[in-house]
Amino acid sequence: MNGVDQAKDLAAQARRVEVFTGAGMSADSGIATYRDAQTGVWENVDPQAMASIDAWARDPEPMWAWYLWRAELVRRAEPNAGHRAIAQWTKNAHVTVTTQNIDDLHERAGSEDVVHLHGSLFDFRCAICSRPYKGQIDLPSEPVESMSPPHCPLCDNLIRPGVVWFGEGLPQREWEEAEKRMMEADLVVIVGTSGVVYPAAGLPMVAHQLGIPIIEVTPQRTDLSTIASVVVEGTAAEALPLLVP
Ligand code: BV8
Ligand code: ZN
Repeated sequence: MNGVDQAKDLAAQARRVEVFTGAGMSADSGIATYRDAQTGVWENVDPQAMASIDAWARDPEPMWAWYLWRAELVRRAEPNAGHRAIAQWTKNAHVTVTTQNIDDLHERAGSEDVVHLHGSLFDFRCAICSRPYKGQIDLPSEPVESMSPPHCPLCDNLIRPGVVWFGEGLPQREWEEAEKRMMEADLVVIVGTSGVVYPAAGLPMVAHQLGIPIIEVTPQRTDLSTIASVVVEGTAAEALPLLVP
């Protein structure tokens, strides 16, 4: 696997590691990525249509069913060797994880310091007053066309998924924390992102401009490969266990 030896040297010296992950991190757990057209979770939907505030305003019930089905698929999945390697790394260095993913696989692998830039499939809030919703939500055992979201106990409006849709701003606290991590790390490891969606994809540039070394773990080159000090051409589950000291 190209790049492994150089990456291992960088990893062995690092004391403050920021791991920046995308959908490819969870691919080895069987969770479809966004842009693998033949399997992508967007296969039958147009992302801008299905993951946008307008789509919710227009017809929330199919969206609600789609998000609960995705949550059920994650619930059935297991963290992979890549998630576990990142969690193990905390034995040798201070490791933080900033993810674009809305699954909980980093946490289930044991990573404790995870920031979600685009929210979580397991967070829910009122679409109008934003009050977090803690009521019981039953996940479907098979995909269904549409489901009715519950109503907010405070204002009676619809409960929505706690994720960031296209055209929505990212959560301020998480964004600022992610920027801080990119500035304070002595190594950044990018895993499994095509680097297409902004502003998240702009974060590794913060580290690059400060001269912080960047390792990218990816089976194929991406928009971020040009700023990587080394590209390890492999999957998260096969490459990360080789890198982690
Ligand atoms: C914002 C949560 C402004 C929801 C996601 C036109 C209209 C509206 C907006 C825009 C527009 N043009 C541009 C924009 C901005 C837009 C954007 O960037 N669009 C893109 C498509 C051009 N961004 C936004 O809208 C953001 N908000 O700009 O707001 C604003 C500011 C203030 C106030 C109001 C508004 C919000 C973006 C967040 C959208 N939500 N997810 C949900 O999931 O349902 S995005 C979603 O896709 C993910 O969260 C992730 O961030 C993103 C990118 O996906 P990746 O993680 O990179 O995955 P991908 O499939 O692309 O790539 C996988 C990679 O893994 C590949 O490289 C592959 O090779 C690799 N891989 C495969 N297998 C493996 C592997 N790697 C390792 N191991 C393997 N086994
Ligand atoms: Zn409400």
